[in-house]
Amino acid sequence: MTDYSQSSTWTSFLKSMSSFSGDLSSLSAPPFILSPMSLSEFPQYWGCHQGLFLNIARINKENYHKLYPHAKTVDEARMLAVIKWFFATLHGQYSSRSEKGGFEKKPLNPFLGELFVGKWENEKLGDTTMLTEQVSHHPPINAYCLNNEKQDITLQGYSQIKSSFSKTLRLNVKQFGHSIIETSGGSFLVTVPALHLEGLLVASPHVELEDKSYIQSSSGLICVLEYSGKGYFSGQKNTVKAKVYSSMKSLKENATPLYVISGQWSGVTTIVAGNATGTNASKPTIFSDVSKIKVDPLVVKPVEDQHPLESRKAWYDVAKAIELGDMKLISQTKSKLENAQRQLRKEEKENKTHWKTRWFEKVDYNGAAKKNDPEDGNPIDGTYLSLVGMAGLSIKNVASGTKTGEKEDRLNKTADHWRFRKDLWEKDDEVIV
Ligand code: HCR
Repeated sequence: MTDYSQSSTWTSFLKSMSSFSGDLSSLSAPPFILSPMSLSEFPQYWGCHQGLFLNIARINKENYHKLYPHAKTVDEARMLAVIKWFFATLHGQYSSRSEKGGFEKKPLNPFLGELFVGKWENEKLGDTTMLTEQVSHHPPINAYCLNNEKQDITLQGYSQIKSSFSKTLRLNVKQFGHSIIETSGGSFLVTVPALHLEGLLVASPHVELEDKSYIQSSSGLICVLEYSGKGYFSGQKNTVKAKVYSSMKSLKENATPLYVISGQWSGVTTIVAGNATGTNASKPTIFSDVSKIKVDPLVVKPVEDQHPLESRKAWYDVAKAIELGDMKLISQTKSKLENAQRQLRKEEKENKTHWKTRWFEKVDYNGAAKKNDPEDGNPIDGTYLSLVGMAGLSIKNVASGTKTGEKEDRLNKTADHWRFRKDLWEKDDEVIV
């Protein structure tokens, strides 16, 4: 593998990073660290382990004991299925690109209205479609929805990041947004963890997750996931400890968890069940081994059949220039796209119009109960409010997983979240999956 760390372009890039503040997308980087993939493609990591994703909906009273012998109830089995799927998505989202000698690259920054659509085909279990849309440019926000009609499962959510460089040249990233899974057997709120990029000094960035994230089930069960990495003296990279409690109340009361799953989210984890840390705890057994789980590639239409707003069509020339490593061509092709965007914004301003999102709508959850009018095209969904309430998490626009009453929650006022409008997608005859 080429060592770029001593190259003059990298050292001057490091210098520009040390004094950088603001939107990461405006930071110009050397070609070898640029990815030809837009950030709008990232939601595919939620679905690229189709078996695990669809299992969440397929678990029922008849099969749950066979699939999860530890589970005492079907709800516990469903929660374990969500955790297993979540570990696989963590691997996809945060470590798959930097494995086997690879490293994290700077993805393309999606333009307002950018779309990325595709599907996972499965004759037996039915197709899962995925739609993503860049719903805001400043700040950048990407909304997504994955749906499998046959298994009656939907995952929707949105993602926004805020990043800053520390003095030691570590890129710290806070995530905003969440995912909601809905099935006929129950729903789940999934918050997303904070992270940082290590290895910038040696030109080999990779992600390490930090702090906590939550999975709240409509059954009341809650899972708290704690992340840590390799320290100077001890610790292992990508470490996770997931504790499942019967409710937020028992978590707060420091009750013994029902299950403790620990290990590496990018590798092997083990589970201890049955009053997990108590005297009658079971012996640890393998819970999941991410390296053995098959990745199902998303099927995306050829570029020539895509709508002009679809990501791979819109970024085609830039992606080719990145693959060639041609800095001049990268800058020319990128400027062409960015200037066209600037022109659009200018025209909107002149005409006093604004960009209308296609399939997603911003919903204001402040005073939600009052506004819940079913006559409205987009009634406020009770699912989110009920799950966020059970978990004691803030409904405001704060870092994902912030608790109610924490400083950020007290200081922030807005509670706007992006939600999928199935009716708008069904009416759309311009974009096909
Ligand atoms: C931090 C990151 C962009 C954001 C990516 C996010 C947080 C996006 C939402 C996904 O659901 C999860 C996700 C996974 C990625 O791991 C994370 C990216 C990793 C690197 C990238 C940086 C912007 C790259 C910066 C590159 C340097 C050289 C400045």
